[in-house]
Amino acid sequence: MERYEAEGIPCLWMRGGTSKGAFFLASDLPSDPEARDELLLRVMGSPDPRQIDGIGGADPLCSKVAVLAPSSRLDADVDYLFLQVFVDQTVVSDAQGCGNILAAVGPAAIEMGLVPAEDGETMVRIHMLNTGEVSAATVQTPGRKVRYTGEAQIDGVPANHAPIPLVFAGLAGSMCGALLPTGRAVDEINGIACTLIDNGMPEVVMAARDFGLTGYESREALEANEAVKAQIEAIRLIAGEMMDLGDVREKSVPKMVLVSPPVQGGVIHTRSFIPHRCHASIGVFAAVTTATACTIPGSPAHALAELPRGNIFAVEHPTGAADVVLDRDDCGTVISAGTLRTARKLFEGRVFPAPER
Ligand code: NQM
Repeated sequence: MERYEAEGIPCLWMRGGTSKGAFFLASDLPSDPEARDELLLRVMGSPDPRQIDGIGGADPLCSKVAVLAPSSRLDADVDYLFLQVFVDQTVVSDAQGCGNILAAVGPAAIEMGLVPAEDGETMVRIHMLNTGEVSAATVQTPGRKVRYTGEAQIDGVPANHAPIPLVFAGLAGSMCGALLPTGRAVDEINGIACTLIDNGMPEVVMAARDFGLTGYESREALEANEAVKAQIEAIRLIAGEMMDLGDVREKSVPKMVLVSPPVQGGVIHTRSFIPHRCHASIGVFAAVTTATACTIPGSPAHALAELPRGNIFAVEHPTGAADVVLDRDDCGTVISAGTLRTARKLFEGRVFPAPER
């Protein structure tokens, strides 16, 4: 381990969608998961609410890691393992994927020499190790170099950048085995109507008004509301068992999503707890899963949603909306999903982990 402290570890620091993370080659990290996670805690500066001795941003959205490797399957180009490094706990979790960091995997895989770039654009098929599916990302690569500049805009990120469309299939039951792990569209937990659902992200969808909220409160106001946070956490611990996720005290799933009627012309309005901090926008798979809940009669989301005529579901969040494309079969079942993100290389170099405590 002293070698890492003395020589540093090759690292790309990337923004993916509305998150930021450190990207590593698997071959540059210890192969033993326990040693790897211990090292990543020191890279990020965790546990510490300020992550002052590491590169983490003192926010779960900026304390993320992607570990990339040559693909282990023929229908993909790169393997991507997502790791959430908890800010103030000694926890590194692979118990969720991350669609925002996923947006930066295509560019990073090309930058790191794992995937050759085409002249024009390059489609990168990404094997998401956390959940097992393959997603496709299209990266702008004029002259066989990643281009980050462009005209695409996503809410929650200032300025425009090159578009990175993402396409997913087979997300239902990504971690819970079934879209509706309890087999029901709605379950009552502690007196609150909840949809326990997983279409890429295990999630509990509930009406904000059932907590005495409007659903339009600021992130700061919700994070300061200890009574509501305790009520939500009590539901989460019960829901985790019901969703076959086991004891979720030290897991970042299920996400807890409060829904209310749309106010910006979208389909639904959201505040998501991930699971203890309130998201500044919404996760990609969380948006896909929430949009899917809107299509399920009986769900609190369905009751509040303004369903679109076409297949674009604008999921409103604290800083705008995330557009999700849902393709459904004749029975209304969601069969594939897509979204548009942007990403940017922020820093390239070697990162030096803090000493062992
Ligand atoms: O749901 C945050 C994010 C995420 C996850 C979180 C994500 C997703 O916005 O796909 O992107 O839910 O912890 O980065």
